[in-house]
Amino acid sequence: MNMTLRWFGHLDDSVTLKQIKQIPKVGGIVGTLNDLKAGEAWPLSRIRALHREVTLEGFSLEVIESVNIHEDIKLGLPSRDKYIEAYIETIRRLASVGVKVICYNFMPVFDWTRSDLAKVLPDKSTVLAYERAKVEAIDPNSLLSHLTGGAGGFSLPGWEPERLQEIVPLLEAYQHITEEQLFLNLTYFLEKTVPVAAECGVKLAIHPDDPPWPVFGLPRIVKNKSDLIRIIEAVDHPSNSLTLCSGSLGASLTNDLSDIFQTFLERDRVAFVHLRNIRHEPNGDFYETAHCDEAGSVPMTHLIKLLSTYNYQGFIRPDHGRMIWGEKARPGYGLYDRALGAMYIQGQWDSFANQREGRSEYETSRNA
Ligand code: DNO
Ligand code: MN
Repeated sequence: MNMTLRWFGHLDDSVTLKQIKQIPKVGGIVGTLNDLKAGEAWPLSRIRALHREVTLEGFSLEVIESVNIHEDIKLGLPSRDKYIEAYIETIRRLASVGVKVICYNFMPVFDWTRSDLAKVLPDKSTVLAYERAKVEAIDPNSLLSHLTGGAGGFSLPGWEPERLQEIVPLLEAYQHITEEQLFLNLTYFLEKTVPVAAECGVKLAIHPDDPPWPVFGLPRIVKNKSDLIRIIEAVDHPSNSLTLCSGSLGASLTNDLSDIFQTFLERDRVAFVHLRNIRHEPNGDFYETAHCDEAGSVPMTHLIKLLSTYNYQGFIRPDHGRMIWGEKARPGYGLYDRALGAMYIQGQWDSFANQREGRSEYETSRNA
């Protein structure tokens, strides 16, 4: 496996490449051009500059997260073709600097949904949390008036006022889109893009919905094992691949993470893995935790063992971490806890690799 860390670029990330370089075993950066709007073809000059910046620090740039999908593609509007053309151009340009995996999601309107970006845990670390009642109290029919500050209106993280103007008509447009239609629109997108990705040696890796159930009445189609099977079979090619995210899929108690990881590793359709842990509360809330087994309900060690057993050769990154030691950073993307996560994952990985190859830990350290 290739251990990576997500980095949002020097303008958008308080964490520096030099800091990441001090985390043992992190060999690759998961990069992005965060300021570009969905639907734009990424300029080659920007891609090259990012590549140069990352490789100069001694990292590879083989994974991009995310190249966002324009809403017209998800809505299946006639204008989707021009946005798909731009996406195809971006795939080709990324491939030209050696990118191998493009992670994306197909969630309408909103990316991940949380109701608290800084829930305080007993040890005073803070984490992202989802309070079910708070989110469900927002009736989809009144979401528009909530967003525009109508009766009882309030705001959740990520609903920036400057996005409101575009969000309101979008929410209206989605009122006519069923899950079936959204799936057909994803298939249309994949039919056009996967052949190009295949030709360029790139894997498109869809990220699961977060949380994996419909939120605010919007359709969601990347929630569970059967959704994932349907997606990979819609265009049956290794370039139509998956990002398995333990925290996103694990938020639903009906998802059997062990079975999901095994199923898609077996079928060789896992290009990227996000590992993070979450804890469920009896009332349906969940919050993110440290990466180790005891901290939450995700069987982290078991998942790492599965990846090792299948001799997983793709990319892994520790996903969202807690905010600890007074760090101020993008919610979920501080340096410290993700570094701890990377080391936890790497430690487990090394130990399983030793077992698999019949080496003792003593031999490994002597050979180092
Ligand atoms: C949550 C994160 C997501 C993810 C994007 C991918 O689990 O990994 O923010 O990066 O949804 O497009
Ligand atoms: Mn994730």
